[in-house]
Amino acid sequence: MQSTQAPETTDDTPMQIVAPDGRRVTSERNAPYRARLAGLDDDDLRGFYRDMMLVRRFDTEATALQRQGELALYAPLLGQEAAQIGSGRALSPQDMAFPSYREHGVAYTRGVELPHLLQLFRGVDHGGWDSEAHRFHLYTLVIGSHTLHATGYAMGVQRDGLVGTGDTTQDTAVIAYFGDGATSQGDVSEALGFAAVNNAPVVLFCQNNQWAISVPTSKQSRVPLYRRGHGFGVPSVRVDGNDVLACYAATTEALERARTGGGPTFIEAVTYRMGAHTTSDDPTRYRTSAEEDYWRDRDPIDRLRILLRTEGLWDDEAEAALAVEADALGERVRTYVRGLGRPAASSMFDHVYATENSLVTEDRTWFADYEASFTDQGGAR
Ligand SMILES: Cc1ncc(C[n+]2csc(CCOP(=O)(O)OP(=O)(O)O)c2C)c(N)n1
Repeated sequence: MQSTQAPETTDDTPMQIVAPDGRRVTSERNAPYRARLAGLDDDDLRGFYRDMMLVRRFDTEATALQRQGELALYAPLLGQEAAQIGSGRALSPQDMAFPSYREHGVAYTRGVELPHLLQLFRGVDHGGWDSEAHRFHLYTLVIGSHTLHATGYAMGVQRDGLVGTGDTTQDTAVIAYFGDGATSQGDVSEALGFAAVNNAPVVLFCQNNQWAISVPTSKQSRVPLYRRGHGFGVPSVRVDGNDVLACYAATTEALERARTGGGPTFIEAVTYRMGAHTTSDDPTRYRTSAEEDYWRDRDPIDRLRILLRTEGLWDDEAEAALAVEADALGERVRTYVRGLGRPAASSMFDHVYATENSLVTEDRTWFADYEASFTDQGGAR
């Protein structure tokens, strides 16, 4: 087992393993992280590429479905594929993840069927997956609140004796995903404080995609976000969030420290939201095309494609086969979403509590009477 001591750094340059032009980077800084890649083989590298391409295709389909009126809203992940696939693939089956609302790539790595994610965005379900079975919590729309849920969950895991036992199939880490804007919420600071003093096995994974809707990161913090962790005594690292290998390596290191009793880590993955905040947003109102061009040149998928091709691991035939797979996924997403029925409105009262609750029962009865009042007037709604 490798050292669980975080390579502490105050170097603001994001740790990188693959440069935007597909070259592998060798530096003293990334040496401890490069060692984390030793367990990956060629198939794993091709797998990262396939994962990113498929979730991007899912993203394109979901955005189109919203435009066609099939979804009420959608939060695109375009541009954040490396941060999500790299960190998601670092998780062990027993680890628990707490996402925000655009972690579609992480959901995919947890075995959630991608089309099922859209039940929430179509408004027919609060989630669409079994969070315990996938060890992937339901999406949280309240910014930053789930960093506290994750920290509390991690403290529970610790008290259940599932940390530092030496049994790698048992020892459990927790990860919370949130954005740069979330760091301005008190909840995130509270989560860092609790995680630090309780040595909680939690990784706080911030995808700094540069914008909190229309507010840039420069209006959120006077210091690079990862340095916030230092103030709480939490080992913190800034990684290139468009470099899937850097994200995988940094998250692997942090999760191992958590599972082995070394406590929390704060990771800032520097990335870019290439699309709109949601399908209700118009980013042209607040950012420049020069900025978008800058980041398009740093597309997370392009750099891995170049690396794979340069190293002889990928060719036109493989690309064509993947395109067929992506088309099939697109078709599956469209068919699934269009086939989703309307749940009975009364189902919103189900599962509020694990057991019957008198207040909910009262609400359900009131709602049934209210609905009936319309049909009494002669028309079904
Ligand atoms: C507590 C709270 N305040 C405000 C909002 C409205 N809101 C929704 S998304 C968002 C911006 C979040 O930005 P960031 O944390 O950077 O995440 P990103 O969407 O960029 O991934 C805000 C302010 C909210 N959902 N919850």
